[in-house]
Amino acid sequence: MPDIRNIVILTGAGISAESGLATFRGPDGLWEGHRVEDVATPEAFVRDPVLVHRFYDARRANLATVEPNAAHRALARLDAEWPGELLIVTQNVDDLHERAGARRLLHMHGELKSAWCRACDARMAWDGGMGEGPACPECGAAGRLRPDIVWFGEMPYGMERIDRALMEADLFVSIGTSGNVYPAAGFVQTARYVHARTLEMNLEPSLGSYLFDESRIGPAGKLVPEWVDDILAG
Ligand code: BJW
Repeated sequence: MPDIRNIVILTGAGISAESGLATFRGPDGLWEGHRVEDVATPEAFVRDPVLVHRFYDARRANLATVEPNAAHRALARLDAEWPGELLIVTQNVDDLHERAGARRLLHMHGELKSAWCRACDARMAWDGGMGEGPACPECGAAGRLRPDIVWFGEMPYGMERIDRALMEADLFVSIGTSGNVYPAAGFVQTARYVHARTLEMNLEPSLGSYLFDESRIGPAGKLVPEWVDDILAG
């Protein structure tokens, strides 16, 4: 594809759906009757930490049962072979992009397999459950460890790096995200502002679909490998 050197890709829950991970806002998007907005907030954690730990413990355990799909693998191939700048910004807290081999990757909403101690500010790899709230292995503080996840009202990670990449982008691609959650839902507007081309791939048009130059409607596991083949063929 001529004139394209710098690519920013935004992924959401839809890219992991074909691996067997539930999306947030689909018909199966509830967890024990709770909306994500009710468990993914700092207030919910203060109110009922055990409930919030249960939500993330179940999802962390479920990660061991799923594998990256064709869309994750295609993006990892693009990452390995694309000669220009590339940044895969994922809203997902699963580890399927990295397990597929992606390297130029940023988890803007945190990671299931990371824990954060609010007492000593340490972040550490975390594989098991958090149950009733374990003591911090670094400082020993009790009840101060939380999933290293960006909840509503908290600042997403890597915003400066993301903004820089968007300002330099020639192409912005959004995959499998409904466009409900900001700031990610606004990236397409930044990309348009710098006259980057914009493409979305989704099972159905997202909320901001009208902002994209092109929308491809279908499953990511089919659309993403086709698009990666095309863009690498030039
Ligand atoms: C497929 C498919 C297949 C299915 N193939 N596709 C009022 C107005 C504007 C903003 C705000 C407002 N009030 C509050 C805010 C801000 C707030 C916000 O956006 N709220 C909205 C509800 C309105 N945002 C925040 O608080 C954020 N922080 C913030 O704004 O800080 C201030 C600031 C930032 C920057 C600059 C300046 C100031 C933090 C947001 C944190 C979001 N956290 C969550 C949960 C934690 C992670 C976790 O537990 O996993 O992140 S919420 C949840 O939604 C999760 C996701 O990452 C995120 C996005 O969801 P996603 O990925 O789009 O999933 P779905 O389910 O919605 O959609 C899936 C899509 O896939 C669908 O479209 C399907 O069709 C598609 N699909 N199968 C292709 N096979």
